[in-house]
Amino acid sequence: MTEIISDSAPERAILFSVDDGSFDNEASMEELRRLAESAGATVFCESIQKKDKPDAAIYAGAGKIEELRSLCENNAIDLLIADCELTPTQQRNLENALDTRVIDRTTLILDIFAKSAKTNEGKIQVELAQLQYLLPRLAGRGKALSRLGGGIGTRGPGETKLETDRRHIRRRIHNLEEALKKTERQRLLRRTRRKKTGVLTAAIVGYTNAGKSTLLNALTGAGVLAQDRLFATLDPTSRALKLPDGRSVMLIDTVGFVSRLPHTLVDAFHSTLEEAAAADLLINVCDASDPRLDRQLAVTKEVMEQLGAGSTPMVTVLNKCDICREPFLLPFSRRTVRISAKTGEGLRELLQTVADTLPDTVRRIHLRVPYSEAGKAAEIRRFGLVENEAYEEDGIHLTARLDLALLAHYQKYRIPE
Ligand SMILES: Nc1nc2c(ncn2[C@@H]2O[C@H](COP(=O)(O)OP(=O)(O)OP(=O)(O)O)[C@@H](O)[C@H]2O)c(=O)[nH]1
Ligand SMILES: [Mg+2]
Repeated sequence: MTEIISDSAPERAILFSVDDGSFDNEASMEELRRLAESAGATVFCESIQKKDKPDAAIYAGAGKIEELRSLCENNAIDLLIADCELTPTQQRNLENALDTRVIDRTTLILDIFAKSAKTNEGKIQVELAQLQYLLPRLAGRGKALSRLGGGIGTRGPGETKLETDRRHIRRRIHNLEEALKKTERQRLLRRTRRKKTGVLTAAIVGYTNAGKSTLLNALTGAGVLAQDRLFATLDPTSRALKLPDGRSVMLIDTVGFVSRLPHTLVDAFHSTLEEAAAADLLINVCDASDPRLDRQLAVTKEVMEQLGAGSTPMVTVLNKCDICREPFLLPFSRRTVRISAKTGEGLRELLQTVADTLPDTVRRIHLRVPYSEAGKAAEIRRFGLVENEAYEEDGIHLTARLDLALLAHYQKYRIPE
């Protein structure tokens, strides 16, 4: 586990990438800078080397390595961050050549995740991802140490440090997976219960730092931490929201995405992401002031498709319109809304669009609830939209708009038309 956030002075880092033309290096580098800063580092400089393909043994070319080495030496650099997933060999060789600590993009993201995890489940997911990333990387270290090769007779007091480490990590991974299974079951139970009671769900998804938590707060007063920092949210939060047509919808705020999101993370956060993917509606929030807005939207769509939610209805939200008046060249669709989660602009339209996009299952009914069951009336007020309410001799008379799935619960109070 790499802990690059320290309480003392921030670490000075150099960002480095080999551009083989396989992805937009500049955009990725800009993002790496934000990631590094979110992890608490100070970026000294960025360096990109154009090359047909990264060197298998040491990632960069010899000249570049020399240049980086003297940069590190002359500027008290603590850390070099490579914008890729380094193989164990590349990482070791780079560290030896530069005499500086070297980490890659995945390790950096994992580190930020580790910092952001607040709940037990979040912490388990991050540790699992970190160990799964580490395990195959242990193999490259000290090959000579693993000559015993495993099997009967090689375990026990005579085994090497590497073998013990590996075994220890495997056991830990197993325990974490078991713990995660338990929370997954609870999550599934909650989801099934929600489905049964007819609670509609809408998941706020999108790029990290797009303003998802700010939107949840603006709509429901949830008080979720919103920060100008990548991956501020890891643990899902849900809050009930009343739509203009009276329906209640459960809004879920969850972990954000980034381009080239490490696989280990998607795997580890599968159950969290699945919860979002199982929603009745996706609210895809993006930062409209970002010139690479279309990439943000594409990454989110791609991840949701991977999770099997490709056909879930989606509302696209262009957020932060307070800081960009003339944004995007996007084709406007009926399901695209411009808002500012900060100033509240456009939130009313957003709610209307959400209501229009969710499956139409609302019915208007008349009910009579005896005074002895006043709690039921409160429930109806919470789950539906009460249009009329009168306190009569024989009980509370309500005219309410309720979701179809909820009608069965209140059947016995129903007054026929
Ligand atoms: N100007 C402006 N800033 C906004 C708006 N919405 C959010 N922000 C800012 O954008 C930053 C990120 O907001 P968050 O709500 O934490 O974003 P998020 O999508 O939840 O991010 P992660 O949880 O890190 O993935 C914060 O500094 C917010 O204050 C907006 O409408 N306008
Ligand atoms: Mg957030």
